[in-house]
Amino acid sequence: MAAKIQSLTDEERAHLLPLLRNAQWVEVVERDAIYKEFIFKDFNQAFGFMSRVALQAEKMDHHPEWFNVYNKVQITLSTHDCGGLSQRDVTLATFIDQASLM
Ligand code: H2B
Repeated sequence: MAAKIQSLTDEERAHLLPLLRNAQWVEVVERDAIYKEFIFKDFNQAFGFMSRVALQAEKMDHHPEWFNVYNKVQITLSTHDCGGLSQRDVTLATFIDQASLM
């Protein structure tokens, strides 16, 4: 059986959370998760972004919680397997930021 995904340690959080905050990710209140809102020119741009993220999420077997209306995409990242933030959320957040600039 695959090893359980580990929650970020306090040390990792102290290092990574400021970097995520700099990239406009915010910590969700009363939940160990991060959240960011993306606004695009139109639905086509938003859906192109979502398609890039979806392909990567499937590759990573790590999927965002997200909500889309027209040009707006709201994303929450957390890891079910550890009930909170893991390195996978950080990796996916980094990919998502790159994908939003394409
Ligand atoms: N996505 C997220 N965000 N967290 C998980 O723990 C997770 C996932 N686990 N996608 C994967 C799928 C798991 O449910 C499957 C069975 O591998």
